[in-house]
Amino acid sequence: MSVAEEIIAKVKEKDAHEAEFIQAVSEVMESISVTVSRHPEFVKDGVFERIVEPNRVIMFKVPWIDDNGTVHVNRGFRVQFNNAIGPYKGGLRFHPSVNLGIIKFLGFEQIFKNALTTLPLGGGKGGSDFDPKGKSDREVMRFCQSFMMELYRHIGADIDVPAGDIGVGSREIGYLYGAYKKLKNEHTGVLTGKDLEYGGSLIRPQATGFGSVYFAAEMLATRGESFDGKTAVVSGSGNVAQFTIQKLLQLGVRVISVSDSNGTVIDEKGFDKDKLDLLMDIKNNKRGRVKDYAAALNLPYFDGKGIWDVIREQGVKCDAAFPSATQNELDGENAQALVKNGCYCISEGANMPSTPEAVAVFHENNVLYAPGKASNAGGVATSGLEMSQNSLRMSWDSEEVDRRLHNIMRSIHKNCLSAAEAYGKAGNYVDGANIAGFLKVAKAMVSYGVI
Ligand code: NDP
Ligand code: 2IT
Repeated sequence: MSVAEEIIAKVKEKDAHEAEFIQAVSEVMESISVTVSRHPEFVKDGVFERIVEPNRVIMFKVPWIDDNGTVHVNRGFRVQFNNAIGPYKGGLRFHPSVNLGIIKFLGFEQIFKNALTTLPLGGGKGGSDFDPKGKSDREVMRFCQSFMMELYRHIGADIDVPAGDIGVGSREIGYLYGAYKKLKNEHTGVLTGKDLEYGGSLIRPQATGFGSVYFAAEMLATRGESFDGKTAVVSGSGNVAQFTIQKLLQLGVRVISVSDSNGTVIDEKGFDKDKLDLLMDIKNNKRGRVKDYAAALNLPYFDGKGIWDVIREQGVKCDAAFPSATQNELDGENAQALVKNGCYCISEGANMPSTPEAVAVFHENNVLYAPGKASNAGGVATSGLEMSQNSLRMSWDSEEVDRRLHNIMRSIHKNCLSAAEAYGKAGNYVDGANIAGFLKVAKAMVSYGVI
């Protein structure tokens, strides 16, 4: 058995019920096993065994009271996975599907993603099975306060710096930060994704979506192509999807879809600025659904249908796809249909949205395929820039932050390609991202000794 196979087998045995974590570990281990021959010290120092075990897992009770006076209890998590190269860093997800396995997969991916950003950031993730949908602002506030009443003792600007993810946006970060500030009596860069008035960074809301498009543009450039005049599909309709669409529009792309967990819109004419403004108003201010957006513009809406099924069933054609909703949204059959209908560039805005079968289809068909840990790293990278600005007690203008974000995405792209090439996997962004991220963290772990 190779080292990688041994580790995968152990994780499958120990964490048998954590399907997404096993999936993420398997993919990374399969990529990084090639480093063993050049780095025997990784095996000697047990780096592979140690990197799949979180440094610390915190699970806690989050009791809160709804507007009718009824008590609810949710479960809170923070997984501090690895801080070899910097303080733990990663988002908080509030979604009913959250469990320990989901948070561990996200925290594990975050280690390699954060290493790729070129910034000193360790990997972590947290969240709760709380569902903000349908809750009043006051209910969300009380939940966030209760969540922080436990979390505050485990985090800090130099310890662990949470941010947003699914279900956690500017409203939630505001309530969480307000609670932290009160409990700790300090005003510090302990969370990112803050509003501008209290220490946030320009471009952080846009960063994940913009970064995903910048990464895709770099991939297209390797084939001498640009985005102008192309057609793209985007899944999801939240933070990442919205700013992916915005950047694609700026680059002259026809964007023909959005979705949420209730349904899908296909709009062959494509988005324009007014339509995107309307979508943002419905989603962000009115907290409405994609269905409301479709109704307002009389667009074809597929109720109860996942976007990738709709694209397959309707034979929708596109050049590029941006899966930007959630893990394992895109399976092998739907990947096959995408490719058959002309799609040859995939940039993942979400974390692990393509199943292993879908990834295999992309590789078999020579698709330009970027895994989330490379293409969506612009979000956490800009969180890193927010941390720098907080430490400097300064703020950069949007051009400055966007320029840095763009440069970071270019270096991630370059580093993925060169790491893949160096290990005989030329053009494979999955192997490149895993190897490049891993090498940085593993070397730091070796420097510290076994600890
Ligand atoms: P939001 O909460 O803003 O939006 C999430 C979107 O995905 C919504 O449209 C939501 O639909 C949809 N969605 C969520 N879960 C499901 C599901 N189970 N099935 C179908 N659709 C679903 O989150 P973000 O845009 O921030 O996050 C989207 C993805 O991007 C996630 O994978 C996240 O981990 C990743 N990501 C986010 C970053 C960030 O900076 N925000 C950075 C890097 C990655 P509905 O409203 O119906 O739930
Ligand atoms: O998945 C991710 O990279 C995020 N949700 C962003 C994390 C962050 O710390 O900005």
